Amino acid sequence: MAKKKQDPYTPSPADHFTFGLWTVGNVGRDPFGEPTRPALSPAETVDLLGKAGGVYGVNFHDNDLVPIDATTAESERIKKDFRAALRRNKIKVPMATTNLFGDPVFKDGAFTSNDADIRAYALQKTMRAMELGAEFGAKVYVMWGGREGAETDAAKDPVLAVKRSRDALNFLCKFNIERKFGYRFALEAKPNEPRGHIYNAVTGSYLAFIATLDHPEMVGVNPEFAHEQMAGLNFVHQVAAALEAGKLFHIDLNDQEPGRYDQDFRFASVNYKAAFFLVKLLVDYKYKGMKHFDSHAYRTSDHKDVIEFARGSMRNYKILEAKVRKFNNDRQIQSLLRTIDRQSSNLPGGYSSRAAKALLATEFDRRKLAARPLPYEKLDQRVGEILMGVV
Ligand code: GCO
Ligand code: MN
Ligand code: MN
Repeated sequence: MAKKKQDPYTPSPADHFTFGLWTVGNVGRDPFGEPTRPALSPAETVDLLGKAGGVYGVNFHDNDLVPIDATTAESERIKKDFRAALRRNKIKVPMATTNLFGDPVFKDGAFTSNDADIRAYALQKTMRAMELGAEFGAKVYVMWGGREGAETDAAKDPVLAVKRSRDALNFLCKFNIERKFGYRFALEAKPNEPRGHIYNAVTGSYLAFIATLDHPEMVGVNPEFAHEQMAGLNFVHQVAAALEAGKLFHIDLNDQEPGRYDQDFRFASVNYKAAFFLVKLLVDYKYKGMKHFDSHAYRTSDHKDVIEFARGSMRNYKILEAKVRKFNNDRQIQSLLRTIDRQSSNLPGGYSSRAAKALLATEFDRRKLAARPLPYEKLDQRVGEILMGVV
């Protein structure tokens, strides 16, 4: 009997799809309303991901796993249950991070707080969270400065904020080396929310900042679709800049309508075309890191529908991967791309006085060059037809 053909969009751990305890465990609270779903324990959240199927990993903030006020005994019990759930569902912990935004102590930021004791506490909390992540084998450490910002620039010196962020990171990199955790830090930008303004608002700011650190090789970025979209940027271009710099250590996939609050929608549920070009970028440049769905189900969903949300996130990625293959193998598209990519012996490979002289002496027919065709309408229409499923 013929074997039942497996659905080609079924995810597997080899896809490196990950979720957060805080994403699938999101209870549906918003600024206007109370939770709509009962809270799950960390172990129950892992079981839910096990039910979704094909998930590689689950990530956490320190307090997603161990509540901020937990006793040692409580903490040990939670960790034991969580470890057992990871084992029975064959799910790993590739990334860890610190909650430096939830507790009122961080209401004016953590590493950039005006209060030196709060800055010290933020460092200590991060060191402990690094220890916790390491216990579960995490190798990427995300830093998202949710409260590192201001509503009024009267309150904080934004230059000092950059310096304080640098001091904190330099300290934590040295701690990472001394304790041999082997973490790679991934910095996550966001322009606003929960603060009126957040420092290092976009991924590009972090790329510039990393070069000023004591250990730039240990630090990269974790761009998030929704965050760059909130800043009105082209996410694909931000990720491309990170990739080209060798700094794409992690990625947060979700979706977002432009000009709205931080929606954290299911990946590729809003902007199919941008999501397609993103997947194409990751496929073409062989991104090997984790693909983390930093999103949550609609507030209207129950737990059964949260599983559908998790499956849908992974499925959308797999569907877009298939579309990328289609794009890369499409004869019409490939022949269009070949005509567009014009080579020339006039363009010097690198600088030499001879090359400079030769180029200065070259005659170009500007009008002729301008008249060369660029059939981008045709090209884009073909991409659209692939995406809409008619070819
Ligand atoms: C957000 C952020 C967070 C971070 C997470 C990791 O939704 O504003 O993306 O979800 O990614 O806290 O530190
Ligand atoms: Mn977000
Ligand atoms: Mn994120």
